Amino acid sequence: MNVQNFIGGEFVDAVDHATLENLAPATGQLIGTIPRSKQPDVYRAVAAARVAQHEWADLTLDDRADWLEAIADALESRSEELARRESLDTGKPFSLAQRVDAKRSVENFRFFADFSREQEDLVFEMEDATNIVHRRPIGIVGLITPWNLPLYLLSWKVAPALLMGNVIVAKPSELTPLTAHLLAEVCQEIGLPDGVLNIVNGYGPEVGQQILEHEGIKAISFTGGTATGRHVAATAAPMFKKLSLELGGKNATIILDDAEMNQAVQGAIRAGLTNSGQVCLCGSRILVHESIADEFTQHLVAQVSAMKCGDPNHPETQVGALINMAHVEKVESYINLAIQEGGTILTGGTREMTGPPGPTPEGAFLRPTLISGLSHLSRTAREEIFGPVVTIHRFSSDEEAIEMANATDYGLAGSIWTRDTERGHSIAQKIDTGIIWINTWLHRDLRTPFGGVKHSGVGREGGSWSLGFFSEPLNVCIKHD
Ligand code: TXE
Repeated sequence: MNVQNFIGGEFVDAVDHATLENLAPATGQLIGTIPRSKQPDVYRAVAAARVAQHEWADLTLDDRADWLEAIADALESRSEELARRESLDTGKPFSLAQRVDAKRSVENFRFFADFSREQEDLVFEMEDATNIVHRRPIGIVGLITPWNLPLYLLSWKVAPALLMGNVIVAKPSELTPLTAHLLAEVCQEIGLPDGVLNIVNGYGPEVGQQILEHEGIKAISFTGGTATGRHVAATAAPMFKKLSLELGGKNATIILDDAEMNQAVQGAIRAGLTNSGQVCLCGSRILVHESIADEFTQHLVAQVSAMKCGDPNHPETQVGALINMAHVEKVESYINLAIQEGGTILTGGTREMTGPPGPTPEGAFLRPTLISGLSHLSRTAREEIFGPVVTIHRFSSDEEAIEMANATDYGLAGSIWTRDTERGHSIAQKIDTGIIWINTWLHRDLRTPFGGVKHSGVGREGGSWSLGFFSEPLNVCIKHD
């Protein structure tokens, strides 16, 4: 399955025909090649976007919402193939790709189409004048996305960017190009005007960097690691490009002493280990009240030890492969660090598969791992691992739980488990983060703001925050006669 760039409505190779290999995480086998694009490819994409830009901007909001619905319908008709490709590219269980990635990719387009139809003009009346705020397109926007939720996160940006009248140069992760290619196939099939959506593939520092540097690209919406996000900002900010940065996380799952035990155990597992912990919203630190910590930990270890880790295509698999062997080694380095820092491995930390046998032992498999006995100030508990590794810490009061939850450089999400939602809500408001779920996790209303503080990023996307980011407000003040 060779991937090509999608520029001006056509599938093309890189100008110099250079390619990269795309490997399947679960088997280590070659899926196909992708273009190793560089500056000439970005210039071609920007040129194609420029041709499309004004006609697309001149459409009405309703016309563009109709296009989003057409994309949603076409994607939905291929949702099984979408999930199959996403599972192959990322190593995640096919069942998870169906339930989460494919479903949400379609929903992102449908949501923004529907949401736009509820929008009113922004008008502010004065005694002697009327102010009308027009949300105008930015122009050509650059979208750069990571490998963990490839089309889920790309579509989250493409939908509002198109809706607000912009044209796009997008770069998916070089590790997971397949579903961006599927989106391009769908857009070509339904006849989306050429040049409205352009996708270039390749290494971040090569083709991604060119997107950051191109004068014609006026905004960057980036999702990825904090280190890369810092580089994105350093490159794009001096060019006065609009920036939205969704970066890393080290989120706390806080189990209060009055939590319903089974609900809290299931919630902590889902929050900590979904997608093998490769979700920036994952609850990678569990803070549990000391009075229930022994019982909670016992249930947690028993259930995590029994999780089936293996072939992503098998319906019983709960834990698939990580994105690649390099990432397995990075995660293992943190497990070794945890031991050096005095932690105890309660379960996991090894590579064997315990579920249906994977296609080959070369797969990037790592068992879900629970670690206790670490200070919440240890490196293991403060740095983003982005794998199936969760640390467990005890607290004795709500105040201590808040202090521990805030003791990292990140601030993206978190969850609180309690029978007293008032108490949970009060604690939530004292945690420096972007989203807190109470007695649930990853329960998403797409109208709400998504994003973080501190090293988790800058800005919010979602609902009107997306419409705001992907447009430039023009205020026209008309004096009454
Ligand atoms: O990120 P990278 P990854 C974070 C998650 C984790 C990381 C994993 O916390 O840290 O993303 O994704 C491109 N110029 N989030 O490893 O390396 C690169 O090619 C321009 C948070 O992919 O930062 C890829 O397309 N581009 C998020 C993209 O940047 C460059 C949810 C991300 O790559 C580049 C999901 C450069 N110099 C993951 N270098 C959230 N907060 O929602 C790399 N890239």
